[in-house]
Amino acid sequence: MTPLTATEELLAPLSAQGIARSTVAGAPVGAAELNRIDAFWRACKYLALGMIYLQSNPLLREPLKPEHIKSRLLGHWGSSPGLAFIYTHLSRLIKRDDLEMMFLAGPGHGAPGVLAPIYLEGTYSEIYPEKSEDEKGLREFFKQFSFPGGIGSHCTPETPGSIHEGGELGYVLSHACGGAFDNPNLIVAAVVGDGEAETGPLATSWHISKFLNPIRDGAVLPILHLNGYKINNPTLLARITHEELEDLLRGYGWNPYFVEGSDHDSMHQAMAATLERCIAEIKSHQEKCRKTDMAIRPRWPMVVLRSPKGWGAPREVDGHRLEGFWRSHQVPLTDVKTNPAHLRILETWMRSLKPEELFDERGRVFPELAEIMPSGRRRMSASPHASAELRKKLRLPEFRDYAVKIDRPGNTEVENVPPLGRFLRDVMKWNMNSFRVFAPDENTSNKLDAIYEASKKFWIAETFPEDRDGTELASDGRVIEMLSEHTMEGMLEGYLLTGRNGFFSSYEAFVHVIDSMFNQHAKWLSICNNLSWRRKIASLNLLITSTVWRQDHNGFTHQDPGFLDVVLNKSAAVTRIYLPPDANCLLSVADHCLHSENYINVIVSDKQKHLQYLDIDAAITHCTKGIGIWNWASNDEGHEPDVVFAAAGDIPTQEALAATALLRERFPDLKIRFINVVDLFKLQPSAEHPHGLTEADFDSLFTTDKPIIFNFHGYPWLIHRLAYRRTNRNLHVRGYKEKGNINTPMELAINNQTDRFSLAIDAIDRIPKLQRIGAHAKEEFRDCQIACRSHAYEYGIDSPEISGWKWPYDKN
Ligand SMILES: Cc1ncc(C[n+]2csc(CCOP(=O)(O)OP(=O)(O)O)c2C)c(N)n1
Ligand SMILES: [Mg+2]
Repeated sequence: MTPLTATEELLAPLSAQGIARSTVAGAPVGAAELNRIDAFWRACKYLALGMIYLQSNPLLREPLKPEHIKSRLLGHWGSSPGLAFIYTHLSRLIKRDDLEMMFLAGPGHGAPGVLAPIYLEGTYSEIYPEKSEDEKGLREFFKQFSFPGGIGSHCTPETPGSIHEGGELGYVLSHACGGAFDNPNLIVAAVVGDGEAETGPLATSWHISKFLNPIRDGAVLPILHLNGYKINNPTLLARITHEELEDLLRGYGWNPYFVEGSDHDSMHQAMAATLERCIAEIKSHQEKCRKTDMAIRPRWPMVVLRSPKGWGAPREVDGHRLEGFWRSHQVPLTDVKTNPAHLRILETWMRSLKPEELFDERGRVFPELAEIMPSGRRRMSASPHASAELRKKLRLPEFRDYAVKIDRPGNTEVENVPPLGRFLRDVMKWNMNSFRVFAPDENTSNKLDAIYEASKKFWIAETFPEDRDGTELASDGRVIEMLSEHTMEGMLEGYLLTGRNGFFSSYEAFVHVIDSMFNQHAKWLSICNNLSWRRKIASLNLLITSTVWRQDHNGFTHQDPGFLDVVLNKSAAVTRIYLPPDANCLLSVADHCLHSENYINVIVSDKQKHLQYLDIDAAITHCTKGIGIWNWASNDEGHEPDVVFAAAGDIPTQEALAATALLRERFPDLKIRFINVVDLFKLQPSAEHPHGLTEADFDSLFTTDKPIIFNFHGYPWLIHRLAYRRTNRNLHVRGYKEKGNINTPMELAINNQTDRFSLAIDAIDRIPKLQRIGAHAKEEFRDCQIACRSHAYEYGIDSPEISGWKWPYDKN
């Protein structure tokens, strides 16, 4: 089929071409200002092309030659002109109204369009003085882009003002919302790619409109960048009718204003008028609520910018459509170094932007152009929120005050999570404007509900009378719950990246939903460790609860401890995994995590009733070491042990202790050492992880040759991954092996061989002196397993001897 002619296209209802069509009428920009805005935008486009193509001759002072072109062409032009257009117009309003704004580019691959204005407003050179505002600096600035030893091609952490890399699409609105929380004067502009808008995380995050409190929070201004295309495809939102799109966005609670077209002057006027209207509406909603002190849900404004993909590229090259088509997504002309005709097209294109009118003799942008931008901290690239300079550190209550009393180890049963809930409640009380708790509908289920005594769940949608019965909703609540792990994680990340503090809890099986977000945040933090101008931020604290071993009622789908395997892939500099065995250890670990900076702390703890082992002082000592021999559970002191039992995780610890007790009863001369691991990375060599044990410490704890029976919370191979380099190769690990269903806890453990009987049998098989004499004990343990199963099938629960088991010894 032949493509539309230019005239047909101008008449098509979904066209991004032609004179601006906009919801808001008006031409608020005077002629002189309009010229300067357009020139500034031209300068941005020129710089974006320079970043993609040039390694020298940055101002085209001589005719463009192949040697001026980078050998490898990387980067994305398609999104860049639109992003720079938006950035320029937001800056105009910031300057005019003295606004406090941040800029997040969802399609972060359009970084050239963001880096360009950042360089032009001077921030880039302030942070990176070698990228100075002159010809030499400009050459460096171009060359480093997407170049070995330089910066990435997205809005990476090196980008001043960025808290959102936009490499992985989908998180821009949730990040923006987190940034706006508790920042009443801040407006976070968030550009949403129309392809990005097709992702699950982005689609669900339109609901942030129901989580922003007009009194206490700032605003998010979404700008849907409807440039019509992704990498190789049209976007859905650009190919549905105007009414459908408007209905969709209105249905999500927004008030969309359309700006559509390609003609420069009219588009500038339309964008300026539209943004003025949006800011006025934001202010008016906020003022109304702030005056009356009544938080009602406004229909927040947003912009739909329909403009051509690759706006300003040659319309067609070699018979292929470029501007306004997906072919302009990345590098529009890929062979300019070897194809003289294409080199000429590029040169003509770059010269059409008139660099001589934009940059002075030295290579600095003319001051009258730079003047349209705000100055100092008002520049979005110099936002103190984005660099976390406004970091608010937590004031923490004394966690010991929430401790559980314990008389003898392994004899009291307590729910592990509620004491932490009470601690978090008071953390919230003490840090009312800088601490938030997030969960996908699970704080009560996860037994953290004490926090509602400090603050309820923020709810600004409709309420029913019956909600008063325990739903804990309030229009000034600070706890955030929505059934979207993506949105919760994104909001928390945005909140942390702008200098505040938070806590996130999730069911273990479904925390996988945010595997990828975890990956991205870990990568962000890793890079930040090398950027001295960014302040350290609070760690992302993630409680994984409702764990595999107590998902017997929900069954197989709810059993997946594999998030830890994902965590292990990421840099040792930013990841920590803790498996506190009881409530006091959980408190101690949580306190440590809340104090820490620039990490992702993953804490695994089941929420149900479990045996308690350590009083608070012992818990603190144990968690400080991260791994240790439990003397009260061992009988090998002064001897070489026959076997080392080790456990990580609450239920695995209980079963390993029970196995120890079984063996000691049957074989009183057996010397057993019992080790508990809280800090999983202790197992890794110290050269690989800062928490890793030295070889000497590992060998003295685990011996160099005695059998180690390791009962692990997660998939067993993870322990082998951590410990494969250690001297003692006699390591036998049990963990979850995907053998689950609707089971009793004991039956589930038996199916996966993490139960006391399987562990005891494992030990007999590996301790040389028991291999010959252990047959009777093994038979007995197997009989016990059969009896446990029969009991479960008959009564639906475990027998009281199993579920009520206690550590039988007073001391070792
Ligand atoms: C989650 C995710 N999936 C796929 C990609 C690969 N990708 C990079 S850019 C892009 C197209 C983006 O289109 P759009 O959001 O419309 O951005 P723009 O048109 O502004 O370039 C895709 C699919 C990605 N970065 N993230
Ligand atoms: Mg697009």
